[in-house]
Amino acid sequence: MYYIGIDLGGTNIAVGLVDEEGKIIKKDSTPTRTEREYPEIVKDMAMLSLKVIKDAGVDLKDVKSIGIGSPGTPDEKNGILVYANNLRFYNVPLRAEMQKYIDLPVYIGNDANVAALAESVAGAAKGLQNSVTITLGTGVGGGVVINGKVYSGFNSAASEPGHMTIVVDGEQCTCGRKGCWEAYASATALIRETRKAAKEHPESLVNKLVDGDLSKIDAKTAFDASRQGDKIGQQLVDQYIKYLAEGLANMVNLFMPEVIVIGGGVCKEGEYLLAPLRKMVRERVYTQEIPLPDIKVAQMGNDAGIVGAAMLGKD
Ligand code: BMX
Ligand code: ZN
Repeated sequence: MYYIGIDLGGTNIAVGLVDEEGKIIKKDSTPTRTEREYPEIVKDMAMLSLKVIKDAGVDLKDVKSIGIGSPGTPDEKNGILVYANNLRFYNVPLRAEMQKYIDLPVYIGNDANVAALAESVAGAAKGLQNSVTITLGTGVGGGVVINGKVYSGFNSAASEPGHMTIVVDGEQCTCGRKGCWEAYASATALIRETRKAAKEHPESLVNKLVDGDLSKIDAKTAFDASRQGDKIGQQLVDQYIKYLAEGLANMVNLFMPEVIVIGGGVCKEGEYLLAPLRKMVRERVYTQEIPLPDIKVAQMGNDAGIVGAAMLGKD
């Protein structure tokens, strides 16, 4: 059997036809254009799904289900996306709307939860019963796999580690609280800190790398400057990894997964990020006397959303 996986993001809708092993047979994407009303967006999702199935030369009756991964809070039971502020989706009946076009079971899940499922089925945590996947992007997303299943609480809203406090009364978070991990360890937070440092230290390499245009600063800028030996770049990266490690140590203390998988744009820094991160996490975990989880880079890349969403329909 085959499964449709849909990665519903703020920028693009990516749809893939996935086989039993989590391999993508065919995929396609289209801009989300979030300024539109949800019925139009869902119609695009359905039409693209039918196109991908047709392009793959697969019969609709060989497709078992459709899975949708999206940032925000899904009501998995009723197939409703309760809240996704960057899509301006509030209580959107995703399942019912999709089934107007395709008569298949429709499952929905949080983007980081499905990324965790994808890493666990076919990626960096393949074959492991217990893993945690953290995505470092616009926000900090998290998915916890326990005994092979993604844990999402009684109301499917659980596993939002981005919103655990690491600094009391710290930076303002988009969720309304202050000092959330996401406000320090997301790509957005790193960009904010890099801009601040660039303003304070106009002579630094951080400024030169963007020709003095602070709007060009992205999550790579501080890492690039640091790799070239720039002091400000190094300070930014050290500080960022420290905050990342604080939250990861909390995750280790709570779940003791066999592996922690780091995904999202920032994970592209690879060992330059992971080597100091492993050390800092180890120092912060409550005991060093036991075997501790390894920290690995995600393997599914941009396909994690599609594959994980597709796997929501697998028994
Ligand atoms: C936010 C939250 C999470 C999401 C995480 C990563 C919303 C809309 N999002 O913490 O549900 O998993 O961001 O999202 O409430 P991304 O946009 O960085 O992929
Ligand atoms: Zn928050």
